[in-house]
Amino acid sequence: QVRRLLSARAAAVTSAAEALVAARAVVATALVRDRSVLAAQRTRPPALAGLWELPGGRVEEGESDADAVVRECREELGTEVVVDGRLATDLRIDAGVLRVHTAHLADGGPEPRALEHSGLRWVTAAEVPGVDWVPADRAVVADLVDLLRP
Ligand code: DCM
Repeated sequence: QVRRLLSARAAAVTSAAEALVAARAVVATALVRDRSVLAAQRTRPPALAGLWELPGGRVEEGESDADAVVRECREELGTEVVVDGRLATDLRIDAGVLRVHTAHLADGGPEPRALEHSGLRWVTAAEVPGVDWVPADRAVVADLVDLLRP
């Protein structure tokens, strides 16, 4: 009886911990211009270095997803973006779920630069499936192709 109670308690603690981790949302940005999306090449960790991702990062306390997208694009790309939608498919990562928002460059804003990545490239619908994406981002290849197709 005691053992059963203890194991039920352990399960409750585990799922509370999982809920906390899942609550730390991560966002990524499908930044679109002229029917192309911006892919950014990761430098870390070693397992992901050299692979391409949609730029993004963790949502901080008190931020909306859109705030986090705008802040991450400033930090990583030195650019101003306007969030205008989101993709239907969420990405599964170790930290939980990553939501992909769509955005465009603010009028007259600075050109994106690779401030934290080793490279940037604008990718067309035809090129999206052939990009060496990080594993999580491969889940949105079909969504990106739809987004970029005329
Ligand atoms: N991540 C991902 N795809 C993205 C952005 C991030 O798989 N487009 C993952 C990589 C890390 C975690 O999210 O495991 C946090 O990202 P970062 O290390 O860039 O803060």
